[in-house]
Amino acid sequence: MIKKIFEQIQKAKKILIITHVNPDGDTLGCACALKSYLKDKADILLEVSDGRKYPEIYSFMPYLDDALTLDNVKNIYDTVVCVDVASYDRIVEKAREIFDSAKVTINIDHHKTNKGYAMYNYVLGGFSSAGEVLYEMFESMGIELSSEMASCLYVSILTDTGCFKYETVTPRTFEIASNLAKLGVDCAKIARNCYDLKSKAMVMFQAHCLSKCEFICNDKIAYTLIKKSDLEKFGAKDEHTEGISEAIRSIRPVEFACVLKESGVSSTKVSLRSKEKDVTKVVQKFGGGGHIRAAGCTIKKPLKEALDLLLAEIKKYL
Ligand SMILES: [Mn+2]
Repeated sequence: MIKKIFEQIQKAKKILIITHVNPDGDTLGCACALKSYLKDKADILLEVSDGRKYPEIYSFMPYLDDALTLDNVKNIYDTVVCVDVASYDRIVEKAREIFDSAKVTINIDHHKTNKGYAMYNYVLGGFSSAGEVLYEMFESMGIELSSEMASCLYVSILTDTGCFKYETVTPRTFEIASNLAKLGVDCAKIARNCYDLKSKAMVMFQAHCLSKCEFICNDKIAYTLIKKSDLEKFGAKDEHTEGISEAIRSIRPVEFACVLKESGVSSTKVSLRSKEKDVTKVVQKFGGGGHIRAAGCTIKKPLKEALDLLLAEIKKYL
C-alpha cells in the first residue's frame, strides 16, 4: 500500500493536504513534513474558525502562514491527502467537495476508529501518532528526511504522545525520535515552543477554569463548564482550552476529566480524558470519537443539559 500511495503522489499534478478540524500538533506536523517533501506540488488546507488558522503555539512551524484557508482554496487538485483525519466528518465541510471530486484520495492515520474512507488508506491503528505512521512510510520508501521534515515529524510525535507519556509509546517510537534527533532536530527548542511559550491570557483563563472545577463520586469524576463569557473575560481564544482536561486528569483520584464548552446556543463541545477507562465508549454515545484515554464529542444541548447527559453516561462506566 505504501508503494501504491507514493506512486499516486508521484503521478499527481497538484496535491491538497487536508488537516483535521481544530488542527493539533500531529496533523500540522504531518502536513508540514509532507509539504516540505513535495514543495510546490502541494498545498496545505487549514480550517478557519474565529479568524484563526491554527493554534498560535505552532506558529514556529514552516509553511503554515502560507497555508490555504476555506476562503481562498480553489478546487484545482487531482489528489487529496488527509493526515491524522480519523473520519470523513473530521474533514471541514467545505473541503469535502474537493475531497469528493478528487481523482485520487489518500488517508494516512493512526486512529483505531478510522474505517478507511479514502481510495488509498494507510492506517496503523494504535500507533503513537500519524507522524510515526508517516515516518515509517518515508523510511520504507527509502526517502531521506531533511532536518525540516524531521522537525515536523518530531512535533507530531512529541505532541500526540503528550511528551512520550502515553501507552502508545513503544521502543520503536523512541527509536524514531532518536533517528529524528540525529537528523538535526532541536528537540529542546521544539518542546519549549510547544509547551513553554503560552500566552498570559491562556494561562490565566486556564487557572480560572480549573478553579471552577467540580468534583463528584469521591472525586472520581471532575468537570468544568466553560461559557463564552469565560473566554471573553480573559481575552482567551477557543484554542486556549487545550490542556485543561489533561490538567484535571492529573489530579490523583480523578478517573474521568471532563471539559464542557459552550459552542452555540444549543451546542456543547465535550473533551473527555481518563486514566484507565476507555472514554471512546462514552463519547460514541454522542457520535464522537478519539482515543481510549482522550476523546471528544459535541452534544446538541445547552451546557447544563449536556452535562447531565454526559455524567449519566460516564457513571455507567465507573
Ligand atoms: Mn493524531
